[in-house]
Amino acid sequence: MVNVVGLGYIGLPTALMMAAHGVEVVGTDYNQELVNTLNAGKTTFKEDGLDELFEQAVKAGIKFSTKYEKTDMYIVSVPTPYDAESKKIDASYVVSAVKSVMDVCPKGATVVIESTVSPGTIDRFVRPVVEANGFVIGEDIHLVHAPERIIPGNMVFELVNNSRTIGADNVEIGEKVKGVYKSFCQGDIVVTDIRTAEMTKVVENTFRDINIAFANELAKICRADNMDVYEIIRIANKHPRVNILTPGPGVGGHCISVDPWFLVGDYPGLANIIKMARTINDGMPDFVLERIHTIMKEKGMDDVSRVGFYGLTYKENVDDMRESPTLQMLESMERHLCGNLVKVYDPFIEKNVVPNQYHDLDEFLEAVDFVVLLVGHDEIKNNMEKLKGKVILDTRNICFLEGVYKI
Ligand code: SAJ
Repeated sequence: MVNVVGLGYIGLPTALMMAAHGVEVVGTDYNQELVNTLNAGKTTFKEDGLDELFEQAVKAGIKFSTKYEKTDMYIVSVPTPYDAESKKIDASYVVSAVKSVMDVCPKGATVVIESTVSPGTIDRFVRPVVEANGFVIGEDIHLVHAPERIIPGNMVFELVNNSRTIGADNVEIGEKVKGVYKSFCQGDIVVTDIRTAEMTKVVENTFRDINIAFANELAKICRADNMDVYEIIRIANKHPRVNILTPGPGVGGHCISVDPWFLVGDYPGLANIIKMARTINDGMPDFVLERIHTIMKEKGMDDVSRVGFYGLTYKENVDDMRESPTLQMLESMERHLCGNLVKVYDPFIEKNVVPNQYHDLDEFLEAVDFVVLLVGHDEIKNNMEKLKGKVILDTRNICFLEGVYKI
């Protein structure tokens, strides 16, 4: 039996996938409300194919609980934020989950950390917890790091098809855990040591952050001298060794906007390009605010309450708002005492989370003259003609109506 600890964006699909593929699974989360929702037969976030997978897993007998199980394999997938000041990893959720596992686990159990952690985290924070419980690592308890790679928006597909990394202290344990993931994963599974697995995961997200920062910097350069960044990227990408990503209003989500900071925090003075990329991407929401200001001046508009932000999530077709550029823009505006004025709408966010939030596209559009497209949800892509007659700032390059402004 596998006890998956932490039933969030990664733990839940992983637990469901394993259960649907014949593994006996208990999912544990300390959030009673979340467990109640799952036990009531409902998923806790939207994701393509997740509800179908949930049904299969429930049929296969998956259980959800706030209690930890006594079993021989644990998969820990809890959040790993960074400390705002030091930029180093905040491993407290991992530590607390492993402590709870130690309270119930039998000798011989394998503890797999799936949460993204900075290189050395397992040595520094996890091993001491295991040893403090009187266990000998490698004999009584086996430690493994198996970071995930799935992308929100295509998680179910990627869980099956992505290759993955398993870091273990010895190859036999690595191979044993690989066998469990092989129950559903059709990708290549590479077995390596723990520190290599830790570093590889952080490097992957850092690579993407740096490449997005490059695209964002190009957008700023092109804006300063009135060049079309999208056309330049389109043409440059025809070169066989060039693949520039897409500029946007910033980098949100709980992965790419977080993980590179671990390297900045742990290797100050060495992680320079990484730090700069983070700074550029974190500066994009303010850059968009400046664009809005310039366009309003150009159009002779001065009523911020007639400005509407389309999109609250951190990217298209997901319901995840963590670190979203829109929220960062609203916070920034609030510091300048005008955060409460703009209208906001996102078809994926049903609850009221910000002031002046709309829940109907038509009503939202009626209330504004200036629409800032911040997320490229399919909904708006399929309803572009509704924006006709509005002033439009398109930060995602999805709107091709006449007169549209780009970042
Ligand atoms: N973005 C751009 N321009 C681009 C691509 C993305 O501005 O060209 C923005 C997005 O709008 C979003 C942010 O960057 O705000 C991040 O989005 P994303 O789709 O690139 O990635 P995430 O954060 O949803 O998922 C990433 C993935 N990592 C990589 O692609 C290297 C995923 O595979 C990881 O599993 C996930 O992080 C994670 O959990 O670590």
